[in-house]
Amino acid sequence: MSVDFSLKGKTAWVTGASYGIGFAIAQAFHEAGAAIVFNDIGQPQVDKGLEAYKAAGIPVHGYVCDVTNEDAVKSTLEKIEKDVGVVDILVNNAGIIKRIPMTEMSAAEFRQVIDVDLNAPFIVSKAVIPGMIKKGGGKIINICSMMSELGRETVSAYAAAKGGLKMLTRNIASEYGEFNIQCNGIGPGYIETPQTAPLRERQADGSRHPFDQFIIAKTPAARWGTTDDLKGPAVFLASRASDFVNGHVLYVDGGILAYIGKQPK
Ligand code: NAP
Ligand code: GCO
Repeated sequence: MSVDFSLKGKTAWVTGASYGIGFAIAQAFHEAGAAIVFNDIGQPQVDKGLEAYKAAGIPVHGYVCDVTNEDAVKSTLEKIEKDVGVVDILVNNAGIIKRIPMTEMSAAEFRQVIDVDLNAPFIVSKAVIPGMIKKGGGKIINICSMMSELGRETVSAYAAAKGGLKMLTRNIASEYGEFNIQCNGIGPGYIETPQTAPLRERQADGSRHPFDQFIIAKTPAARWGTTDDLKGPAVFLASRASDFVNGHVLYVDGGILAYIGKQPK
């Protein structure tokens, strides 16, 4: 193939990747030839992740690291560079959400979401960029959201963070593009992971959750996304195939952002 989607010889760090979207992206990167590194917030989560990667036949290095802690990120990066090598590809995947009406949300709760979903991608990107510059380039992929573009009830902190993450993506692209660093975002639609499980719970009468029905009606593809839907876009943005794509958020949403929604019957 004339287009280069290979990640052979590259070291990829996917944050918060014990399971969910991060795990799927790491799996796709492994299949494309990259060496995989992941972290999670506690040893139990890292151990769970190590078991999952082993079961999937994926060699990995796993580290305990709270991505909101700059000192922890710096020391983890030193370990990664010693154990594996300079980070060529960073995926800022770790994230949390708190679904609380804004007037009922404490400032501390708001700050916690901003800390993980926006401050941490700044911290980890700032840590890896110097090594990427020395190596002649790199790829940073920020996991954004529909909430990088849209709001909805109860997710004020998350939307503020993911909107900011879209602009951090554009700014890293602007500031470091000359060093052959491409920084792009992936904006997943509604994906079946533990984070969205509460929105898909079956009701007592066995019917679908109202939000589940809402999303089906708002999605042209008429389904929730799966983590597999994100693998190809992630490999594309991590590979040479996207060397002239910079500051872009690639929405992988089944068409939600393009669609006004299905008229209720
Ligand atoms: P998830 O199932 O909640 O997984 C998030 C991961 O991040 C978990 O492994 C979590 O560890 C880890 N994490 C949280 N805080 C951390 C911290 N301070 N330091 C290190 N790791 C931390 O989420 P997901 O659905 O896979 O989503 C992954 C990313 O995609 C998130 O950024 C999310 O906002 C974004 N996203 C998700 C969807 C969706 O529909 N699922 C759509 C758009 C965007 P613990 O398990 O220990 O908390
Ligand atoms: C929510 C969902 C969404 C998804 C995702 C959509 O409560 O609205 O959790 O925010 O996680 O971010 O792209």
